[in-house]
Amino acid sequence: GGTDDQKRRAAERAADLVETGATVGLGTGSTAAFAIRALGRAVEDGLDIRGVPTSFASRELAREEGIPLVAVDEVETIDVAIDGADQLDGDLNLIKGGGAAHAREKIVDAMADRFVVVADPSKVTETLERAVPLEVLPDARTAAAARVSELDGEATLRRAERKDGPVVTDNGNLVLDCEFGQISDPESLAADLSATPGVVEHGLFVGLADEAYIGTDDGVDVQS
Ligand code: DER
Repeated sequence: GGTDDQKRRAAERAADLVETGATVGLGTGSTAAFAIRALGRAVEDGLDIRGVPTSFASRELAREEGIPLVAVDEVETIDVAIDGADQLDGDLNLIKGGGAAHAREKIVDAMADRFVVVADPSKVTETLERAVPLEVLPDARTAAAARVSELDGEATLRRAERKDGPVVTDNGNLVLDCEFGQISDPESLAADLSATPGVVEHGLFVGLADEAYIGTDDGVDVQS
């Protein structure tokens, strides 16, 4: 992956966009964490915002940073969402879900009037080709994996590192990481995955991002 400096540059540039009075979607992952910390400093300096966390982790960090929080079901609109990505292509289609938070992330990111992706150059690709995370109801993991195979993919149950057994999401579900190779038509694959019984949410974010801030060693490249 990229360097912390690259991530920080992208995230702080995105945080600078946030105006007082805004409701801000707070993304999940190490890059979005830099934006949450920057917003925390701005709140300390008097910025009046409300944060909408996209995961237990982002809520915990936002609370530590003193950002006033509101739950996603308490807001009608979100002005701007700042979130990371595991991969993004030239059309701003994303693969997300490295942190297994993509179900709530997609709710918040899709609600936002402006969804800004923050990333380092290692995330940028011509064609999406990383594994696509699926959040699945535990009982559906076998059926969903079988459907992924029919779609010429290969599903792997995401194992936890610091606990025995699989990763369990904030919503109590399991994650299948699904390899499809080069994904030349993300929209079509996204539709197939959404139609798969037991799939709560997949990590293809098609047509949702409004712009991407890519932190480099000497600045920020903006893609829109
Ligand atoms: O889990 C997620 O969707 C995260 O946003 C992930 O895609 C990016 O995490 P990173 O900024 O730590 O690489």
